[in-house]
Amino acid sequence: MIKSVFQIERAKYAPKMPKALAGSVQVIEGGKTNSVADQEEIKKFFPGTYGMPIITFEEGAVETSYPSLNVGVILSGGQAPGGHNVISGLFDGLKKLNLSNKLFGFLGGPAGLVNHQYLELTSDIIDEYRNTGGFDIIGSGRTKLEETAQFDKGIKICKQLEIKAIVVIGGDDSNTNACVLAEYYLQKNTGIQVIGCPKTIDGDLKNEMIEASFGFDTACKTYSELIGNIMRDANSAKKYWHFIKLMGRSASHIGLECALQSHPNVCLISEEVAEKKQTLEQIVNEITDIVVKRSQNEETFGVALIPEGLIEFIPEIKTLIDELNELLAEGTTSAEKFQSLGSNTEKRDYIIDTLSSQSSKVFASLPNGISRQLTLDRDPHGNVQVSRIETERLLIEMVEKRLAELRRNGLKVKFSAQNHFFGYEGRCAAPSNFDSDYCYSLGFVASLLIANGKTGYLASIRNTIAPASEWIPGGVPITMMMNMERRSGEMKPVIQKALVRLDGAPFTEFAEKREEWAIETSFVYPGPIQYWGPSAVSDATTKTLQLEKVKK
Ligand code: FBP
Repeated sequence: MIKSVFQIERAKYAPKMPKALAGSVQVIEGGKTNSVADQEEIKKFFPGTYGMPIITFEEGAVETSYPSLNVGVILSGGQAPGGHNVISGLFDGLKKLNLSNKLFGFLGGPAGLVNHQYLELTSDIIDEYRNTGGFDIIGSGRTKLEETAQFDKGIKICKQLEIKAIVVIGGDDSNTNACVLAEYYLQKNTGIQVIGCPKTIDGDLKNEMIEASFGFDTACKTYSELIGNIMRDANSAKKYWHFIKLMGRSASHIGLECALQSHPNVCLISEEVAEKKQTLEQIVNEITDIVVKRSQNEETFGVALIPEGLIEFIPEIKTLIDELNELLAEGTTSAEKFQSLGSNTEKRDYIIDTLSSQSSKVFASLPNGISRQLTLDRDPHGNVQVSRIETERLLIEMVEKRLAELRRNGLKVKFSAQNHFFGYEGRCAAPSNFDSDYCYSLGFVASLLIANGKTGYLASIRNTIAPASEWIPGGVPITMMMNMERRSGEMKPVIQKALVRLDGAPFTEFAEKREEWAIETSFVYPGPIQYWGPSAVSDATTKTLQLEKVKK
Protein backbone atom coordinates (compact mmCIF):
# COMPACT_ATOMS: atom_id res chain seq x y z
CA MET A 1 0.00 0.00 0.00
CA ILE A 2 1.48 3.38 -1.01
CA LYS A 3 1.19 5.81 1.87
CA SER A 4 1.06 9.59 2.04
CA VAL A 5 3.51 11.41 4.31
CA PHE A 6 0.55 12.18 6.54
CA GLN A 7 -0.27 8.46 6.85
CA ILE A 8 3.33 7.57 7.66
CA GLU A 9 3.55 10.18 10.41
CA ARG A 10 0.05 9.52 11.73
CA ALA A 11 0.78 5.79 12.07
CA LYS A 12 3.31 6.71 14.77
CA TYR A 13 0.68 8.37 16.96
CA ALA A 14 0.31 6.58 20.30
CA PRO A 15 -3.31 6.95 21.41
CA LYS A 16 -3.70 8.51 24.85
CA MET A 17 -5.27 6.15 27.36
CA PRO A 18 -6.95 6.31 30.77
CA LYS A 19 -4.32 5.87 33.46
CA ALA A 20 -6.53 3.15 34.99
CA LEU A 21 -5.56 0.94 32.03
CA ALA A 22 -1.83 1.56 32.12
CA GLY A 23 -0.80 -1.24 34.49
CA SER A 24 -2.66 -3.98 36.31
CA VAL A 25 -6.38 -3.44 36.53
CA GLN A 26 -9.00 -4.25 39.14
CA VAL A 27 -12.66 -4.83 38.39
CA ILE A 28 -15.23 -2.90 40.41
CA GLU A 29 -18.82 -4.09 40.13
CA GLY A 30 -21.79 -1.83 40.90
CA GLY A 31 -25.28 -2.85 41.99
CA LYS A 32 -27.99 -4.55 39.96
CA THR A 33 -29.23 -2.54 36.97
CA ASN A 34 -32.59 -2.10 35.27
CA SER A 35 -33.56 -1.31 31.70
CA VAL A 36 -34.51 2.33 30.94
CA ALA A 37 -38.15 1.26 30.47
CA ASP A 38 -40.40 -1.79 30.15
CA GLN A 39 -38.40 -3.69 32.80
CA GLU A 40 -40.68 -6.73 33.10
CA GLU A 41 -40.81 -7.40 29.34
CA ILE A 42 -37.07 -6.87 28.82
CA LYS A 43 -36.31 -9.21 31.73
CA LYS A 44 -38.38 -11.95 30.03
CA PHE A 45 -36.40 -11.61 26.80
CA PHE A 46 -33.04 -11.62 28.58
CA PRO A 47 -33.28 -13.83 31.68
CA GLY A 48 -29.51 -14.42 31.76
CA THR A 49 -28.12 -10.99 30.91
CA TYR A 50 -30.72 -8.73 32.55
CA GLY A 51 -29.83 -6.78 35.68
CA MET A 52 -26.05 -7.29 35.52
CA PRO A 53 -23.91 -4.67 37.30
CA ILE A 54 -22.07 -1.74 35.74
CA ILE A 55 -18.36 -2.52 35.59
CA THR A 56 -15.58 -0.02 36.23
CA PHE A 57 -11.89 -0.75 35.72
CA GLU A 58 -9.56 0.89 38.21
CA GLU A 59 -5.82 0.81 38.72
CA GLY A 60 -4.98 -2.44 40.52
CA ALA A 61 -2.12 -3.50 42.71
CA VAL A 62 -1.98 -7.18 41.80
CA GLU A 63 -0.69 -8.52 38.47
CA THR A 64 -3.20 -11.13 37.24
CA SER A 65 -2.31 -13.83 34.75
CA TYR A 66 -4.91 -14.84 32.20
CA PRO A 67 -5.19 -18.07 30.21
CA SER A 68 -4.82 -17.66 26.46
CA LEU A 69 -7.96 -17.14 24.37
CA ASN A 70 -9.09 -16.39 20.82
CA VAL A 71 -11.46 -13.56 19.97
CA GLY A 72 -13.47 -12.67 16.83
CA VAL A 73 -14.31 -9.12 15.81
CA ILE A 74 -17.05 -7.79 13.49
CA LEU A 75 -17.53 -4.30 12.02
CA SER A 76 -21.24 -3.75 11.53
CA GLY A 77 -23.14 -1.09 9.54
CA GLY A 78 -21.98 2.26 8.22
CA GLN A 79 -18.33 3.26 8.41
CA ALA A 80 -17.25 5.59 11.24
CA PRO A 81 -13.78 7.07 11.82
CA GLY A 82 -11.90 5.14 14.48
CA GLY A 83 -13.01 1.57 13.76
CA HIS A 84 -9.44 0.51 13.02
CA ASN A 85 -8.35 1.89 16.38
CA VAL A 86 -11.00 -0.14 18.22
CA ILE A 87 -9.48 -3.20 16.57
CA SER A 88 -5.89 -2.17 17.34
CA GLY A 89 -6.84 -1.39 20.99
CA LEU A 90 -8.52 -4.79 21.22
CA PHE A 91 -5.50 -6.50 19.69
CA ASP A 92 -3.01 -4.74 22.00
CA GLY A 93 -5.24 -5.40 25.01
CA LEU A 94 -5.44 -9.11 24.18
CA LYS A 95 -1.68 -9.37 23.66
CA LYS A 96 -1.05 -7.58 26.96
CA LEU A 97 -3.24 -10.12 28.75
CA ASN A 98 -1.47 -13.07 27.16
CA LEU A 99 0.90 -13.04 24.20
CA SER A 100 -0.64 -16.25 22.86
CA ASN A 101 -4.08 -14.66 22.44
CA LYS A 102 -5.33 -14.47 18.86
CA LEU A 103 -7.71 -12.09 17.13
CA PHE A 104 -9.80 -13.11 14.10
CA GLY A 105 -11.66 -10.56 11.99
CA PHE A 106 -14.93 -11.70 10.37
CA LEU A 107 -15.04 -10.32 6.84
CA GLY A 108 -17.69 -8.04 5.39
CA GLY A 109 -19.68 -7.48 8.57
CA PRO A 110 -21.92 -9.92 10.46
CA ALA A 111 -22.24 -12.03 7.28
CA GLY A 112 -18.60 -13.09 7.82
CA LEU A 113 -19.58 -14.87 11.04
CA VAL A 114 -22.51 -16.64 9.38
CA ASN A 115 -20.62 -17.55 6.21
CA HIS A 116 -17.40 -18.44 8.00
CA GLN A 117 -15.25 -15.87 6.24
CA TYR A 118 -12.45 -14.63 8.43
CA LEU A 119 -8.86 -13.48 8.64
CA GLU A 120 -6.41 -13.82 11.49
CA LEU A 121 -5.30 -10.31 12.42
CA THR A 122 -1.58 -10.35 13.08
CA SER A 123 0.58 -7.44 14.23
CA ASP A 124 1.77 -6.83 10.64
CA ILE A 125 -1.79 -6.27 9.51
CA ILE A 126 -2.80 -4.24 12.56
CA ASP A 127 0.21 -1.91 12.20
CA GLU A 128 -0.89 -1.00 8.67
CA TYR A 129 -4.18 0.34 9.98
CA ARG A 130 -3.36 2.17 13.22
CA ASN A 131 -4.96 5.65 13.39
CA THR A 132 -6.46 5.34 9.91
CA GLY A 133 -10.04 5.96 8.83
CA GLY A 134 -12.22 3.38 7.10
CA PHE A 135 -13.33 -0.13 7.92
CA ASP A 136 -11.30 -1.74 5.14
CA ILE A 137 -9.15 -3.85 7.46
CA ILE A 138 -11.91 -6.49 7.43
CA GLY A 139 -14.81 -4.67 5.74
CA SER A 140 -18.29 -4.01 7.09
CA GLY A 141 -21.83 -4.98 6.15
CA ARG A 142 -25.46 -4.55 7.12
CA THR A 143 -26.56 -8.20 7.50
CA LYS A 144 -28.69 -8.36 10.62
CA LEU A 145 -27.86 -11.11 13.11
CA GLU A 146 -31.41 -11.99 14.13
CA GLU A 147 -32.11 -15.63 13.50
CA THR A 148 -31.11 -18.66 15.50
CA ALA A 149 -29.88 -20.40 12.31
CA GLN A 150 -27.34 -17.57 11.95
CA PHE A 151 -26.39 -17.80 15.63
CA ASP A 152 -25.83 -21.55 15.30
CA LYS A 153 -23.57 -21.08 12.29
CA GLY A 154 -21.65 -18.62 14.47
CA ILE A 155 -21.21 -21.30 17.14
CA LYS A 156 -19.78 -23.66 14.54
CA ILE A 157 -17.05 -21.30 13.40
CA CYS A 158 -16.27 -20.19 16.95
CA LYS A 159 -15.77 -23.81 17.98
CA GLN A 160 -13.60 -24.42 14.92
CA LEU A 161 -11.38 -21.39 15.66
CA GLU A 162 -11.62 -21.85 19.45
CA ILE A 163 -13.08 -18.37 19.73
CA LYS A 164 -14.18 -17.55 23.26
CA ALA A 165 -15.68 -14.14 22.56
CA ILE A 166 -17.04 -12.00 19.75
CA VAL A 167 -16.74 -8.21 19.71
CA VAL A 168 -19.43 -6.44 17.67
CA ILE A 169 -18.55 -2.88 16.67
CA GLY A 170 -21.87 -1.33 15.70
CA GLY A 171 -24.75 1.07 16.25
CA ASP A 172 -27.95 0.67 18.27
CA ASP A 173 -29.45 -2.09 16.12
CA SER A 174 -26.22 -4.09 15.85
CA ASN A 175 -25.67 -3.88 19.60
CA THR A 176 -29.28 -4.87 20.28
CA ASN A 177 -28.59 -7.95 18.17
CA ALA A 178 -25.26 -8.46 19.98
CA CYS A 179 -27.22 -8.67 23.21
CA VAL A 180 -29.67 -11.18 21.72
CA LEU A 181 -26.65 -13.21 20.57
CA ALA A 182 -25.04 -12.99 24.03
CA GLU A 183 -28.23 -14.24 25.67
CA TYR A 184 -28.62 -17.08 23.15
CA TYR A 185 -25.02 -18.25 23.62
CA LEU A 186 -25.42 -18.05 27.39
CA GLN A 187 -28.67 -20.06 27.38
CA LYS A 188 -27.07 -22.68 25.13
CA ASN A 189 -24.06 -22.93 27.44
CA THR A 190 -21.67 -22.38 24.55
CA GLY A 191 -19.16 -20.44 26.66
CA ILE A 192 -19.01 -17.78 23.89
CA GLN A 193 -19.16 -14.23 25.21
CA VAL A 194 -20.39 -11.22 23.19
CA ILE A 195 -19.21 -7.66 23.80
CA GLY A 196 -20.33 -4.52 21.90
CA CYS A 197 -18.63 -1.22 21.08
CA PRO A 198 -20.68 1.97 20.43
CA LYS A 199 -20.17 3.11 16.83
CA THR A 200 -22.01 5.52 14.52
CA ILE A 201 -21.33 8.95 13.09
CA ASP A 202 -25.04 9.68 13.69
CA GLY A 203 -24.40 10.21 17.42
CA ASP A 204 -27.69 8.55 18.38
CA LEU A 205 -26.21 5.72 20.46
CA LYS A 206 -25.62 7.55 23.71
CA ASN A 207 -27.14 7.75 27.17
CA GLU A 208 -26.17 8.31 30.80
CA MET A 209 -23.44 5.68 30.56
CA ILE A 210 -22.34 5.99 26.93
CA GLU A 211 -21.23 9.58 26.43
CA ALA A 212 -20.67 9.39 22.67
CA SER A 213 -20.67 6.95 19.81
CA PHE A 214 -17.31 6.92 18.09
CA GLY A 215 -16.94 8.60 14.71
CA PHE A 216 -19.33 11.46 15.52
CA ASP A 217 -16.41 13.69 16.55
CA THR A 218 -14.39 13.25 13.34
CA ALA A 219 -17.38 13.24 10.99
CA CYS A 220 -18.79 16.47 12.45
CA LYS A 221 -15.37 18.14 12.36
CA THR A 222 -14.97 17.12 8.70
CA TYR A 223 -18.42 18.42 7.71
CA SER A 224 -17.90 21.60 9.72
CA GLU A 225 -14.64 22.26 7.90
CA LEU A 226 -16.44 21.87 4.55
CA ILE A 227 -19.37 24.00 5.71
CA GLY A 228 -16.93 26.69 6.88
CA ASN A 229 -15.22 26.64 3.47
CA ILE A 230 -18.57 27.03 1.74
CA MET A 231 -19.50 29.86 4.12
CA ARG A 232 -16.32 31.70 3.31
CA ASP A 233 -16.98 31.27 -0.40
CA ALA A 234 -20.55 32.50 0.05
CA ASN A 235 -19.36 35.49 2.06
CA SER A 236 -16.75 36.31 -0.59
CA ALA A 237 -18.91 36.05 -3.72
CA LYS A 238 -22.15 37.09 -2.03
CA LYS A 239 -24.25 35.43 -4.70
CA TYR A 240 -25.39 31.99 -3.53
CA TRP A 241 -27.48 30.40 -0.86
CA HIS A 242 -26.08 26.94 -0.12
CA PHE A 243 -28.50 24.26 1.07
CA ILE A 244 -26.51 21.44 2.67
CA LYS A 245 -28.06 18.12 3.66
CA LEU A 246 -26.15 16.25 6.36
CA MET A 247 -26.17 12.53 7.14
CA GLY A 248 -27.43 11.30 10.45
CA ARG A 249 -30.47 9.20 9.60
CA SER A 250 -33.39 10.12 11.91
CA ALA A 251 -31.40 12.08 14.46
CA SER A 252 -30.26 15.68 13.88
CA HIS A 253 -27.18 15.52 16.16
CA ILE A 254 -24.79 16.02 13.23
CA GLY A 255 -26.66 19.08 11.94
CA LEU A 256 -26.86 20.55 15.42
CA GLU A 257 -23.15 20.01 16.13
CA CYS A 258 -22.15 21.50 12.77
CA ALA A 259 -24.40 24.48 13.47
CA LEU A 260 -22.75 25.03 16.86
CA GLN A 261 -19.35 24.88 15.16
CA SER A 262 -20.12 27.08 12.16
CA HIS A 263 -23.17 29.37 12.91
CA PRO A 264 -25.24 28.96 9.72
CA ASN A 265 -28.20 31.19 8.81
CA VAL A 266 -30.59 28.26 8.98
CA CYS A 267 -30.33 24.84 10.62
CA LEU A 268 -33.44 22.70 10.75
CA ILE A 269 -33.76 20.21 13.60
CA SER A 270 -36.10 17.34 12.70
CA GLU A 271 -36.99 16.63 16.32
CA GLU A 272 -38.22 20.22 16.74
CA VAL A 273 -40.21 20.06 13.49
CA ALA A 274 -41.99 16.97 14.82
CA GLU A 275 -42.52 18.47 18.27
CA LYS A 276 -44.04 21.67 16.82
CA LYS A 277 -45.93 19.66 14.18
CA GLN A 278 -44.62 22.01 11.53
CA THR A 279 -45.90 21.72 7.98
CA LEU A 280 -43.66 21.83 4.95
CA GLU A 281 -45.24 25.17 4.05
CA GLN A 282 -44.34 26.64 7.45
CA ILE A 283 -40.75 25.47 7.11
CA VAL A 284 -40.51 26.94 3.62
CA ASN A 285 -42.03 30.23 4.80
CA GLU A 286 -39.57 30.49 7.68
CA ILE A 287 -36.59 29.98 5.37
CA THR A 288 -38.07 32.42 2.84
CA ASP A 289 -38.44 35.11 5.55
CA ILE A 290 -34.75 34.78 6.35
CA VAL A 291 -33.80 34.94 2.66
CA VAL A 292 -35.92 38.09 2.24
CA LYS A 293 -34.56 39.83 5.36
CA ARG A 294 -30.98 39.08 4.39
CA SER A 295 -31.57 40.22 0.83
CA GLN A 296 -33.00 43.49 2.15
CA ASN A 297 -29.73 43.91 4.11
CA GLU A 298 -27.78 43.33 0.87
CA GLU A 299 -26.76 39.89 2.16
CA THR A 300 -27.84 37.92 -0.90
CA PHE A 301 -26.21 34.72 0.28
CA GLY A 302 -26.49 32.26 3.10
CA VAL A 303 -26.05 28.71 4.35
CA ALA A 304 -28.86 26.35 5.41
CA LEU A 305 -28.21 22.99 7.09
CA ILE A 306 -30.79 20.26 6.62
CA PRO A 307 -30.78 16.96 8.53
CA GLU A 308 -31.05 13.85 6.37
CA GLY A 309 -34.16 12.54 8.13
CA LEU A 310 -36.15 15.80 8.06
CA ILE A 311 -38.81 14.65 5.65
CA GLU A 312 -39.92 11.80 7.94
CA PHE A 313 -40.44 14.23 10.80
CA ILE A 314 -42.82 16.57 8.98
CA PRO A 315 -46.13 15.10 10.19
CA GLU A 316 -48.04 15.53 6.89
CA ILE A 317 -45.20 13.96 4.88
CA LYS A 318 -44.89 11.13 7.36
CA THR A 319 -48.58 10.34 6.86
CA LEU A 320 -48.10 10.59 3.09
CA ILE A 321 -45.12 8.20 3.21
CA ASP A 322 -47.07 5.72 5.38
CA GLU A 323 -49.95 5.78 2.89
CA LEU A 324 -47.58 5.39 -0.08
CA ASN A 325 -45.84 2.46 1.62
CA GLU A 326 -49.19 0.68 1.89
CA LEU A 327 -50.38 1.65 -1.55
CA LEU A 328 -47.20 0.47 -3.23
CA ALA A 329 -46.52 -2.56 -1.01
CA GLU A 330 -45.32 -5.47 -3.13
CA GLY A 331 -48.06 -7.92 -4.13
CA THR A 332 -51.00 -5.53 -3.59
CA THR A 333 -53.44 -4.83 -6.42
CA SER A 334 -52.80 -1.11 -6.05
CA ALA A 335 -49.06 -1.65 -6.58
CA GLU A 336 -49.73 -3.84 -9.63
CA LYS A 337 -52.07 -1.24 -11.09
CA PHE A 338 -49.45 1.47 -10.46
CA GLN A 339 -46.74 -0.56 -12.18
CA SER A 340 -48.99 -1.25 -15.18
CA LEU A 341 -49.42 2.46 -15.91
CA GLY A 342 -47.23 3.75 -18.71
CA SER A 343 -46.44 7.42 -18.29
CA ASN A 344 -45.27 9.33 -15.25
CA THR A 345 -48.29 11.61 -15.54
CA GLU A 346 -50.67 8.63 -15.41
CA LYS A 347 -48.81 7.28 -12.38
CA ARG A 348 -48.91 10.64 -10.61
CA ASP A 349 -52.65 11.03 -11.32
CA TYR A 350 -53.35 7.50 -10.06
CA ILE A 351 -51.58 8.25 -6.77
CA ILE A 352 -53.39 11.56 -6.37
CA ASP A 353 -56.77 9.85 -6.95
CA THR A 354 -56.06 6.97 -4.58
CA LEU A 355 -54.52 8.64 -1.50
CA SER A 356 -56.59 10.21 1.28
CA SER A 357 -57.59 13.76 0.38
CA GLN A 358 -55.05 15.31 2.82
CA SER A 359 -52.12 13.20 1.53
CA SER A 360 -53.15 13.66 -2.06
CA LYS A 361 -53.03 17.46 -1.55
CA VAL A 362 -49.53 17.18 -0.05
CA PHE A 363 -48.38 14.86 -2.85
CA ALA A 364 -49.72 17.21 -5.54
CA SER A 365 -47.95 20.18 -3.91
CA LEU A 366 -44.52 18.53 -4.18
CA PRO A 367 -42.25 19.24 -7.14
CA ASN A 368 -42.54 16.43 -9.73
CA GLY A 369 -39.01 15.10 -9.20
CA ILE A 370 -39.54 14.68 -5.45
CA SER A 371 -43.00 13.12 -5.71
CA ARG A 372 -41.56 10.64 -8.22
CA GLN A 373 -38.70 9.79 -5.82
CA LEU A 374 -41.30 9.03 -3.15
CA THR A 375 -42.91 6.43 -5.39
CA LEU A 376 -39.71 4.86 -6.70
CA ASP A 377 -36.89 4.33 -4.22
CA ARG A 378 -37.91 1.62 -1.75
CA ASP A 379 -35.75 -0.48 0.54
CA PRO A 380 -35.97 -4.30 0.86
CA HIS A 381 -38.71 -3.84 3.49
CA GLY A 382 -40.82 -1.83 1.03
CA ASN A 383 -40.23 1.53 2.70
CA VAL A 384 -39.31 4.78 1.01
CA GLN A 385 -35.59 5.38 1.43
CA VAL A 386 -35.85 8.84 2.92
CA SER A 387 -32.09 9.39 2.86
CA ARG A 388 -32.20 9.26 -0.94
CA ILE A 389 -34.81 11.98 -1.16
CA GLU A 390 -33.19 15.22 -2.12
CA THR A 391 -34.71 17.33 0.65
CA GLU A 392 -32.19 20.08 -0.01
CA ARG A 393 -33.43 20.40 -3.61
CA LEU A 394 -37.05 20.17 -2.47
CA LEU A 395 -36.55 23.11 -0.12
CA ILE A 396 -34.72 25.17 -2.75
CA GLU A 397 -37.52 24.61 -5.26
CA MET A 398 -40.21 25.47 -2.74
CA VAL A 399 -38.42 28.61 -1.53
CA GLU A 400 -38.04 29.69 -5.18
CA LYS A 401 -41.76 29.12 -5.73
CA ARG A 402 -42.65 31.15 -2.64
CA LEU A 403 -40.31 33.96 -3.67
CA ALA A 404 -41.90 34.03 -7.13
CA GLU A 405 -45.27 34.64 -5.46
CA LEU A 406 -43.79 37.45 -3.37
CA ARG A 407 -42.14 38.97 -6.42
CA ARG A 408 -45.49 38.99 -8.20
CA ASN A 409 -46.70 41.17 -5.31
CA GLY A 410 -43.86 43.62 -5.95
CA LEU A 411 -41.14 42.38 -3.57
CA LYS A 412 -37.58 42.71 -4.81
CA VAL A 413 -35.43 39.82 -3.66
CA LYS A 414 -32.41 37.97 -5.04
CA PHE A 415 -32.04 34.23 -4.56
CA SER A 416 -29.76 31.82 -6.32
CA ALA A 417 -29.08 28.48 -4.65
CA GLN A 418 -26.64 25.56 -4.74
CA ASN A 419 -27.29 22.20 -3.14
CA HIS A 420 -24.88 19.78 -1.41
CA PHE A 421 -25.06 16.50 0.49
CA PHE A 422 -22.33 15.68 3.02
CA GLY A 423 -22.22 12.15 4.35
CA TYR A 424 -19.68 9.80 2.83
CA GLU A 425 -17.09 12.63 2.91
CA GLY A 426 -16.83 12.28 6.70
CA ARG A 427 -17.37 8.61 7.45
CA CYS A 428 -13.85 7.42 6.66
CA ALA A 429 -11.81 10.51 7.51
CA ALA A 430 -8.60 9.91 9.49
CA PRO A 431 -9.86 9.81 13.09
CA SER A 432 -9.33 12.96 15.14
CA ASN A 433 -7.22 12.64 18.29
CA PHE A 434 -10.43 12.26 20.26
CA ASP A 435 -11.70 9.37 18.12
CA SER A 436 -8.22 7.78 17.90
CA ASP A 437 -7.87 7.82 21.70
CA TYR A 438 -11.51 6.98 22.48
CA CYS A 439 -11.64 4.07 20.04
CA TYR A 440 -8.33 2.60 21.11
CA SER A 441 -9.51 2.68 24.74
CA LEU A 442 -12.87 1.11 23.82
CA GLY A 443 -11.09 -1.77 22.11
CA PHE A 444 -8.70 -2.19 25.04
CA VAL A 445 -11.65 -2.23 27.48
CA ALA A 446 -13.40 -4.88 25.36
CA SER A 447 -10.38 -7.17 25.88
CA LEU A 448 -10.66 -6.68 29.66
CA LEU A 449 -14.39 -7.38 29.70
CA ILE A 450 -13.70 -10.62 27.84
CA ALA A 451 -10.82 -11.60 30.14
CA ASN A 452 -13.11 -11.07 33.11
CA GLY A 453 -15.78 -13.38 31.70
CA LYS A 454 -18.36 -10.72 30.85
CA THR A 455 -21.01 -11.05 28.16
CA GLY A 456 -23.87 -8.81 26.97
CA TYR A 457 -21.86 -5.68 27.81
CA LEU A 458 -21.06 -2.55 25.81
CA ALA A 459 -17.53 -1.23 26.33
CA SER A 460 -17.72 2.23 27.87
CA ILE A 461 -15.42 5.17 28.50
CA ARG A 462 -16.80 7.98 30.66
CA ASN A 463 -15.60 11.42 31.75
CA THR A 464 -14.57 12.05 28.15
CA ILE A 465 -14.38 15.83 28.44
CA ALA A 466 -11.46 15.42 30.87
CA PRO A 467 -7.95 14.63 29.60
CA ALA A 468 -7.74 11.02 28.39
CA SER A 469 -5.66 9.99 31.41
CA GLU A 470 -8.71 10.69 33.61
CA TRP A 471 -11.23 8.81 31.51
CA ILE A 472 -13.22 6.12 33.33
CA PRO A 473 -13.14 2.77 31.54
CA GLY A 474 -15.72 0.05 32.10
CA GLY A 475 -18.69 -1.85 30.76
CA VAL A 476 -22.44 -1.31 30.73
CA PRO A 477 -25.00 -4.13 30.46
CA ILE A 478 -26.73 -3.68 27.09
CA THR A 479 -30.10 -4.58 28.60
CA MET A 480 -29.80 -1.44 30.74
CA MET A 481 -30.24 0.72 27.61
CA MET A 482 -33.27 -1.13 26.27
CA ASN A 483 -36.95 -0.43 25.90
CA MET A 484 -39.75 -2.02 23.87
CA GLU A 485 -40.44 -0.57 20.43
CA ARG A 486 -42.63 -1.53 17.49
CA ARG A 487 -40.46 -2.94 14.69
CA SER A 488 -41.93 -4.51 11.53
CA GLY A 489 -45.32 -4.67 13.20
CA GLU A 490 -44.08 -6.38 16.40
CA MET A 491 -43.04 -5.08 19.83
CA LYS A 492 -39.32 -5.83 20.27
CA PRO A 493 -36.66 -5.08 22.88
CA VAL A 494 -34.20 -2.57 21.40
CA ILE A 495 -31.57 -0.11 22.59
CA GLN A 496 -33.31 3.23 22.99
CA LYS A 497 -32.25 5.61 20.20
CA ALA A 498 -31.07 9.00 21.41
CA LEU A 499 -32.70 11.73 19.31
CA VAL A 500 -31.89 15.43 19.88
CA ARG A 501 -33.42 16.52 23.20
CA LEU A 502 -35.12 19.86 22.89
CA ASP A 503 -34.48 20.46 26.60
CA GLY A 504 -30.80 19.49 26.25
CA ALA A 505 -27.92 21.98 26.50
CA PRO A 506 -26.77 21.76 22.84
CA PHE A 507 -30.21 22.54 21.43
CA THR A 508 -30.82 25.26 24.04
CA GLU A 509 -27.54 26.96 23.13
CA PHE A 510 -28.43 26.79 19.42
CA ALA A 511 -31.98 28.06 19.98
CA GLU A 512 -30.65 31.08 21.90
CA LYS A 513 -28.37 32.09 19.03
CA ARG A 514 -30.14 31.08 15.83
CA GLU A 515 -32.16 34.28 15.29
CA GLU A 516 -29.00 36.32 15.40
CA TRP A 517 -27.13 33.90 13.08
CA ALA A 518 -30.10 33.98 10.66
CA ILE A 519 -29.87 37.68 9.87
CA GLU A 520 -26.38 38.84 10.82
CA THR A 521 -23.65 36.94 9.04
CA SER A 522 -21.92 35.27 12.00
CA PHE A 523 -20.11 32.47 10.19
CA VAL A 524 -17.30 30.64 11.98
CA TYR A 525 -14.70 28.83 9.88
CA PRO A 526 -13.59 25.82 11.95
CA GLY A 527 -10.80 24.80 9.56
CA PRO A 528 -9.48 21.25 9.13
CA ILE A 529 -8.99 18.71 11.89
CA GLN A 530 -5.62 19.22 13.58
CA TYR A 531 -3.74 16.05 14.40
CA TRP A 532 -0.75 17.76 15.98
CA GLY A 533 -0.25 21.11 17.71
CA PRO A 534 -1.78 22.81 20.74
CA SER A 535 -3.98 20.43 22.70
CA ALA A 536 -6.74 23.09 22.86
CA VAL A 537 -7.14 22.53 19.13
CA SER A 538 -6.00 18.97 18.48
CA ASP A 539 -7.72 17.34 21.47
CA ALA A 540 -10.90 19.46 21.47
CA THR A 541 -14.10 17.45 21.84
CA THR A 542 -17.37 18.27 20.08
CA LYS A 543 -19.47 21.21 21.31
CA THR A 544 -22.26 18.71 21.93
CA LEU A 545 -20.14 16.73 24.37
CA GLN A 546 -18.86 19.86 26.10
CA LEU A 547 -22.36 21.30 26.51
CA GLU A 548 -23.90 18.01 27.60
CA LYS A 549 -21.23 17.19 30.15
CA VAL A 550 -19.96 20.56 31.41
CA LYS A 551 -23.05 22.68 31.64
CA LYS A 552 -25.13 19.96 33.31
P1 FBP B 1 -24.83 3.40 10.97
O1 FBP B 1 -26.09 3.76 11.71
O2 FBP B 1 -24.77 1.98 10.57
O3 FBP B 1 -23.59 3.83 11.71
O4 FBP B 1 -24.81 4.22 9.60
C1 FBP B 1 -24.94 5.59 9.60
C2 FBP B 1 -25.11 6.19 8.24
O5 FBP B 1 -23.92 6.83 7.87
C3 FBP B 1 -26.28 7.15 8.21
O6 FBP B 1 -25.91 8.45 8.62
C4 FBP B 1 -26.75 7.07 6.78
O7 FBP B 1 -28.12 7.35 6.66
C5 FBP B 1 -26.49 5.65 6.42
O8 FBP B 1 -25.40 5.22 7.23
C6 FBP B 1 -26.15 5.45 4.97
O9 FBP B 1 -26.05 4.09 4.71
P2 FBP B 1 -25.27 3.42 3.52
O10 FBP B 1 -23.84 3.36 3.91
O11 FBP B 1 -25.86 2.06 3.47
O12 FBP B 1 -25.48 4.25 2.31
